[in-house]
Amino acid sequence: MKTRAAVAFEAKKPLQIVDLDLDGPREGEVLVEIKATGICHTDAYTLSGLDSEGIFPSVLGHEGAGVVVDVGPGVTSLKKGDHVIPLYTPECRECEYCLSQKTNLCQKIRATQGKGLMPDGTSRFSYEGKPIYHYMGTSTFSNYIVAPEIALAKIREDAPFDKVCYIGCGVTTGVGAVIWTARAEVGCRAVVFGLGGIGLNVIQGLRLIGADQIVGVDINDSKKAIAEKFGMTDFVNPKELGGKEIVPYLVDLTKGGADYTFDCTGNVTVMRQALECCHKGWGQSIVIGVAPAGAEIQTRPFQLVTGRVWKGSAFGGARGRTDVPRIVDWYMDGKINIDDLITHKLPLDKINEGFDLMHEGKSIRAVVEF
Ligand code: NAD
Ligand code: AHE
Ligand code: ZN
Ligand code: ZN
Repeated sequence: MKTRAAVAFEAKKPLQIVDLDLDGPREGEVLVEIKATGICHTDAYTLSGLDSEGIFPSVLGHEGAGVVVDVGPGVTSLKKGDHVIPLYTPECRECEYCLSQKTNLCQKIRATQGKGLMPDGTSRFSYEGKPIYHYMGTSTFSNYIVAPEIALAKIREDAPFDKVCYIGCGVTTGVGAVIWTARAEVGCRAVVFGLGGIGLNVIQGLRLIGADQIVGVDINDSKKAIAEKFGMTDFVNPKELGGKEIVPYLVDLTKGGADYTFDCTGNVTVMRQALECCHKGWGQSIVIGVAPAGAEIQTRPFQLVTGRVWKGSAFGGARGRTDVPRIVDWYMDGKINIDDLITHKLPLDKINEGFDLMHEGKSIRAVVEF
C-alpha cells in the first residue's frame, strides 16, 4: 500500500512529504494508521546529524497515536480497530530485562530497532524501489506504519488522538522520571533544568506527587508563565544572575541543595550543574536530556563520594504496555494536563514549521494531525 510520510532524506535538510510504499505486517507485526504525532526535540536531534544512531533516509517521529488496521500472523493481543500508542521502548514481558523488574529497557528488538529495521532485519518502507529506514521502531511521521506487537500499547477508545499522542514520549518521560526513576516523595525540593516539552511534564509530575518546592531553570523567560501554571514555585534564568554562579545560587534557594534535580536540556554543562546543586548526602540528579554523539559529562568524584547520585531515565522508566494505558487514564480523569502543553497543531505538509517553532523556543509541543 501507499502511505504519505515526511521523510528525512538527509541530515540537516527539511523533511520532504512524499508517498512511500509500505509492505504489510509480517509475523508478530501490526499495521497502524497514525492519526496524530507530536514533534519531540529528539527528532530534531537525530535530524541534526548528531545522533550516533541516526540513519538516512528514514521516517522520523516517535510520539504518535492511531488505530490498528491489520495484524500479521501470530499477533494475539491486538485486533483491527484497537486504539494504540507506538512504543520506542517496547515491553515483551519475557526478555531478561523485562523479567528483572529492575528496568523498563526491554532489549528484545533493540538491536534491529537501532539499525532502522524491523525485527526480521528488513524495512517495510520503500521509495522508488529503495528502502527507507524506520526510526525508533515507530516512524510516526508516516500516516501508516508497521510496528511489532510488543511495541504497541492498547489504549481506551474515547481518548483523543491529538492529545494522547504526547504520552508516546514527552508526558510519560517527564511524569515517569519523577514517579518511576526518582521515586520522589511528598514534601521534596526539586530543580528542573529546561522548561520545554519534557521539563514541564517533570514539573507536573512533581506537583502530582506533592513536592514542596519546584524550581525551574531556563534561559528563555517566555517559559516562566506556563511553568508556573504547571506547578513551578521559583524561576531562575541563569543569564540573569548578575554574575552569580548558578550552583551555589540554587543550593541556597533550596536551603542546602535539592532532593531531586532533572536535566531536560541535553547540555552536558547543565547536567554537571544539576548534579552539583543536589543536596549533600542524598540528592539525586536524573539525566533525561540526550547529548550529542561524543559529548561527555564531568564532575569531581567527591560530589558522588559525598552522597549525590547520578541517574539516567529513558521513557520515564515506564513499562510501555503496562504504564501507558494508565497514563491515558490519568489524562482522561483530569489528573494530568496535556491540552495546555499542545501549543500548535499542523497538517503533515507543514511539519517543518513545527521544527522551526521548537528551535525558536515558541512551541511546547507542536502536534501533526493526519
Ligand atoms: P524542548 O526544545 O522543548 O525544551 C528544551 C528546553 O531547554 C527549552 O525550553 C530551552 O530553552 C531549554 N534550554 C536549552 N539550553 C538550556 C540551558 N543551557 N539552560 C537552561 N535551559 C536550557 O525539548 P524537549 O522536547 O523538552 O526535550 C528536552 C531534552 O530531552 C532533549 O535533549 C530530548 O532529546 C530529551 N528527551 C529525552 C527522553 C528520554 O527518554 N531520556 C525523552 C524525550 C526527550
Ligand atoms: N540514539 C541516541 C540515544 C537516544 C536516546 O537516548 N533515546 C532515549 C529516548 S529519547 C526520546 O525522545 C532512549 O530511550 N534511550 C534508550 C535507548 O535504548 O535508546 C544515541 O545517542 O545514540
Ligand atoms: Zn521524544
Ligand atoms: Zn523485554
